Amino acid sequence: MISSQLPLLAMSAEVADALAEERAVVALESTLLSHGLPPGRNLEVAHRLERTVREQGAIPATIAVLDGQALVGLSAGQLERLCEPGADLDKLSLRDLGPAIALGRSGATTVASTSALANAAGIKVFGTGGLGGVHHPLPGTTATWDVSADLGALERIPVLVVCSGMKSILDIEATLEVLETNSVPVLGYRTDDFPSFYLRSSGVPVPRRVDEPSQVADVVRAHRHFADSGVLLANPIPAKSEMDRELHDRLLAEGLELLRARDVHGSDVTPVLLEHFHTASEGVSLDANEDLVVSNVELAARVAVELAS
Ligand code: PSU
Ligand code: MN
Repeated sequence: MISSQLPLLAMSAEVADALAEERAVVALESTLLSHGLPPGRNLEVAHRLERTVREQGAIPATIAVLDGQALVGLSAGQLERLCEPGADLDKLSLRDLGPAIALGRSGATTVASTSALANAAGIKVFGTGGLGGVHHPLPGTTATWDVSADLGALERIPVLVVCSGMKSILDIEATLEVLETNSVPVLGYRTDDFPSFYLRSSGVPVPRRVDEPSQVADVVRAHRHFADSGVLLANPIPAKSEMDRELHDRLLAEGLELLRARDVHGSDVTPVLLEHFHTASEGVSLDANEDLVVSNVELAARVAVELAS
């Protein structure tokens, strides 16, 4: 058995100091870097995200597991290791954290596991790209058991997650239903439509609209009086970066066919689909992905600063 004396979670000095002084800190995840972006580009994006958080007056805390240790706030060398070609990192959801740490593995954290580690460290705000959700039922069935652990994490972990909605292959209405069941407030930032990652609108109305970071902070504070669930802030991709809908729909149809042909399931679905988009669009979706994450992280930092004031 692992002794509870072992430092299972290591915070960088900068993040620890900022939290001790109750300054604004924003958690950043690592799966979008290691499994969502190609090597080289991922390190550039990692640096840009951290810079974006700092420009808003908050401290970035990128989260990952290296050699069995959960890290909150990475050194330059650790960030490089995470983004290396052939880094061969596991994609760690929340259920994978215990095994990875106990067995000395290295891996990148998803929305679910990043939220859990952020909360364990005392970080309240987290910026990412897209959220996992409820899949459509397979042909011939009426229900699916493929529901992302990201939704369960939002139910139990009191962190604000800023994202651009979820992948368009998901059942967005079903995902919003699960979030309602889990008592997770869902806010649209300056939009009445729930966004769908590469596109600004999914055609599904957002449960509630907010227009200022201070309103988001007020909602988080008020929600805390009644529930320990997370809060979801959906921020549409910047208009200038939105993908052409026709191109998007074509790549999505191709991608779904590819998943079927290669018999891809579970946690490999998102990385394979994103890679198809990135190569088939000749980088258009890469730019879109980067821009939406930067925009979310910037908004997360602005809300974190409001919450700290
Ligand atoms: N945002 C991105 N790229 C990503 C993800 C988010 O721009 O790759 C990751 C997150 O880590 C999220 C995961 O938790 O996709 C969802 O994976 P799944 O569909 O397997 O639940
Ligand atoms: Mn799944």
